[in-house]
Order: sequence, then C-alpha cells, then structure tokens
Amino acid sequence: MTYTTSNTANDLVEAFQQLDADTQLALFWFIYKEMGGAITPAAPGASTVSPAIAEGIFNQIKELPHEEQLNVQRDLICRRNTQFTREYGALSDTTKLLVWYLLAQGMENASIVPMPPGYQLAEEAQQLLDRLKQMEFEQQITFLRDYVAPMGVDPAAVELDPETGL
Ligand code: 45D
Repeated sequence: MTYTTSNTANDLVEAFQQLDADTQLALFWFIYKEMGGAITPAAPGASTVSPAIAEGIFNQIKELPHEEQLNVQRDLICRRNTQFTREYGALSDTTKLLVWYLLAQGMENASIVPMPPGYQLAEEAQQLLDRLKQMEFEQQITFLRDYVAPMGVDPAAVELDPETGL
C-alpha cells in the first residue's frame, strides 16, 4: 500500500479508513495510550459534548460479553446498521469522541475487552501513528473528530434495515 506524505487531518482520516477494522481498533488504542494524559474530559459547556448520552451508550456496551463488545466496535467502524450504530450516529461529533474515550478507559479496567497482551501494531498502522504524533495537539483533536464522525450509521440518512427492522 502507498501513502501520501502530506500531513493534513483529512489525508490521515482517509489513510486510517483503508486499514481493516481490527487494525483500526488496535491503532486507535495506541493513539489513546499516546494521548492518555493530554485528554481532559472536564470542559463543561465548552463544546457540544453530552456526557450523559455518551455514558448511556457506554454503559449498554459494558453490559455485553467481551466478544460482543468487540463486535459493536467493529460495527461502528464498518458502519453496519444496528441499534448501537444508529444511536451512535445520532450523536454530535464530540460526543462520539467521548464514547470512544470511555471505551478506551473501560479497556484499562477490563470492563471493556482489553487488548491481547503483546499485541504488535502492523507496520502500516505504526507509520500512521507516527504521522499523527508529528501533528500539533489541536490538529490531532481535529483528526480524531473527523475520524469518529462518519463511524456508525446516521439514523436520519438510511432506509429501515429489513433484517433488523431498525
Ligand atoms: O482480541 O471538546 C483487536 C472530550 C485484536 C471533551 C482487539 C474531548 C484482537 C470535550 C481487534 C485489536 C473529552 C470529549 C482485540 C474534547 C483482539 C471535548 C480489540 C476530547 C480485543 C475535545 C481492540 C476527546 C479494541 C478525545 C477493542 C481527544 C480497541 C478523545 C479499542 C480521544 C480501541 C479518544 C479504542 C481516543 C480506542 C479513544 C476504544 C483516542 C479509543 C481511543
């Protein structure tokens, strides 16, 4: 696979989306580990974030068995049409980011399926992580927002799914 070398948030989103869902999840986890301390969830009123709604979705996912938790996250990335992905799709971009942040925190205390020990990031994913690390913090946040925004399914934009009735 070839990558452009320009470093705009947009190019990077496209490059991320080329990876398979599991590699994206792994890469996203490594980003979280990198950013960890820099993320400050407490900025009340500072944005369009709805903590209660993000927590509601997180709590539902938390109740699922680990394998299902993983599938929900794959569904979000692959934009499969499910109840969860439609709930997610109705959120503001920053609230979407908060959902992912809560999931990553949940992975740390194993209330969400944790990374397998010794997991090695694929080389192509590592290169994208390096590109993200070279960006300014503001640009990183822009990237993250643009990355999580199109995940899931916009409930207003799709036909009913004949299989699920959703
Ligand atoms: O077994 O304005 C694999 C707010 C392998 C506040 C796997 C904010 C096989 C308001 C598939 C890899 C805080 C919202 C398993 C701003 C295998 C505001 C699973 C900022 C188990 C700006 C892998 C928020 C999995 C920010 C499950 C900056 C991986 C938030 C899952 C940043 C990875 C959030 C996850 C980030 C990664 C979240 C859940 C970087 C989440 C990353």
